[in-house]
Amino acid sequence: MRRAVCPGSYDPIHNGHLEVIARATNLFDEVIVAVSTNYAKKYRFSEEERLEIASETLGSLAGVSVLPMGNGLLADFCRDHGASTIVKGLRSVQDYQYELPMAVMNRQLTGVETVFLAADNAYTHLSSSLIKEVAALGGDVTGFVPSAVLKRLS
Ligand code: COD
Repeated sequence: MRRAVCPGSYDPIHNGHLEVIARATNLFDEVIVAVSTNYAKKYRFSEEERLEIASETLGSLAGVSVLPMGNGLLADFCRDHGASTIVKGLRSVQDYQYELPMAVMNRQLTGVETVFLAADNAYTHLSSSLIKEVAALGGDVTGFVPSAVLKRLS
């Protein structure tokens, strides 16, 4: 059984995230979408809302489950849930520079490997923060987010 974790704040989850998660299901038998909450950080959506949105959006995708990751270490979460791999999307060289030390640290902590999937061209400009900014200023984010997010942003 190959089990992977797709971690993120998902504040909110958007179509770039969803595309990476869908592709992860082609590579792994089970994919856990782990919703992280750093209790020192402010979120637009509460942990409950982020979990609800992700479950509503991904509920029908076979092999995918949505779980809270809380404030703990990702490497510990993977070990505790029997996942040997972390899957992350890469949009740019900046993402790579940010992600590489975490991938090395996570492997040194528990041996968990990180697999990077190149973001699809259609989504490389998407980030949760940009989507929140555009929506807050009255822009139309239809096409960037699933309907569960759209209805909560309007
Ligand atoms: N296309 C494809 N992938 C994308 C896109 C896009 N448009 N946008 C974002 N992604 C990828 C990101 O690269 C990231 O891999 C993932 O989707 C989630 O994105 P976000 O923005 O929701 O998540 P982050 O960056 O806020 O989440 C960071 C983690 C929660 C994964 C990280 O902080 C973490 O591991 N925290 C746990 C604490 C821990 O273990 N710390 C020590 C690390 S060594």
